Amino acid sequence: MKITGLKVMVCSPGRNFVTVKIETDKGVFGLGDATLNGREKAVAAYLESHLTSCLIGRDPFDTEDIWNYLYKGAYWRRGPVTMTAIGAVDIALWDIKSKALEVPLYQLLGGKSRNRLMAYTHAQGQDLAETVEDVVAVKEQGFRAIRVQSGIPGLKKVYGVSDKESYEPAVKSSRPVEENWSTAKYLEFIPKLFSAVRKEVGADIHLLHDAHHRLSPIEAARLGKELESYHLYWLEDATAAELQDRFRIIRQHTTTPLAVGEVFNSVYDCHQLMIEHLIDYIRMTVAHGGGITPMMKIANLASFHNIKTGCHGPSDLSPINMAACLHFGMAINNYGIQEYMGYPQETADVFSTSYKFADGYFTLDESPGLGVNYDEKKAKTFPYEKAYLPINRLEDGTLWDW
Ligand code: EZ4
Ligand code: CO
Repeated sequence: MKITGLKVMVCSPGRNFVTVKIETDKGVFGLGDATLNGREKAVAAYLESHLTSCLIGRDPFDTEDIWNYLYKGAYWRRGPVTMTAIGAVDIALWDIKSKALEVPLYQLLGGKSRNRLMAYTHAQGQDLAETVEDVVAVKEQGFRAIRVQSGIPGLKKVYGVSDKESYEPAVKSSRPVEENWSTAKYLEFIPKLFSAVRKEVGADIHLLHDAHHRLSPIEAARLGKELESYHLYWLEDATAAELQDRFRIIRQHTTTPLAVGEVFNSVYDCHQLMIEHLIDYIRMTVAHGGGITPMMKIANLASFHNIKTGCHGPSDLSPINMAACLHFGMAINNYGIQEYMGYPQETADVFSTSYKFADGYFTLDESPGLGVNYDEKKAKTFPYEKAYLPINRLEDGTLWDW
């Protein structure tokens, strides 16, 4: 089999998505997700200008060699744009291989390691009462695991909260909107929030929280300690992780489980976190992590260090990435949980999926490949719309982590 073409398609059915379609001389084609929120066109250009001509004529079954060719061959290693482009190609090649062999992708990655995959979704509110109410509503929808984010008293606009039903960070505008932050106000409020939420929902539900890189290591340690009695499933992005050894300080002080990695794109972003047992969940997602090929290796390394997966699964990655994460999660032993925000109807109309979601769990059927279809005609009716993730400032105007 030979690769005959690569198409890069950008659409915005509710939000922007970049989709790669790799075609072959046997008529089988594969799909990959190349969406990088707020930087979509950079990945599309990387694919079209630099990768397409290298792939024509290659055997799509050679996933390992092609991945290394694109990774090592660029000379300029790593980075979100490069790794998302390579990731989309790799996902599409695995889709081709499993479709050609007429098996679901998970069969090529280890087979079925479980019957269903637990997911968590988001609950949010402007204040404590509204947030508790939303957690209860989400629990009633059947979710077994819920990420809880809330407005903070004294702050106008913070991460994880919106006035809409679901939280969507990217805003269609010509430059980023601005959020506000005060670590002191946040740290004062969050333990009270989790005390109220745990009291309301009882012990039999997993609660998660995302600090979104805003705390110093010692502040994160304090938060982890103060949340211990509410038994979180995880505390996410407790501190920014450019320096992995920052997690040593948090780890030394708290038994709250730690998750990190949604902005990582290489095993070298988490190698030290793993070998020093500094985290419990690795949050890299398949598309941004360079594809199925490197993610299998990362999951294997994680498995030797009691670390489970918890793939990033926001609505700003397409259902193609979601399917890739689910097949990957189905096949590995150390699957933890999958993030799932759901998709608006326009998105679901463009991307039809064979994975099913009900009562807090995903299931996969016997459809070959990833089991996702992309309606090109419908997609064209939703052209690209410029959108940005917000930025974040302290109350005195200092630019802060987002
Ligand atoms: O900020 O997907 O855990 N989920 C998150 C998300 C990310 C966005 C970035 O595009 O932190 O809301
Ligand atoms: Co997050």
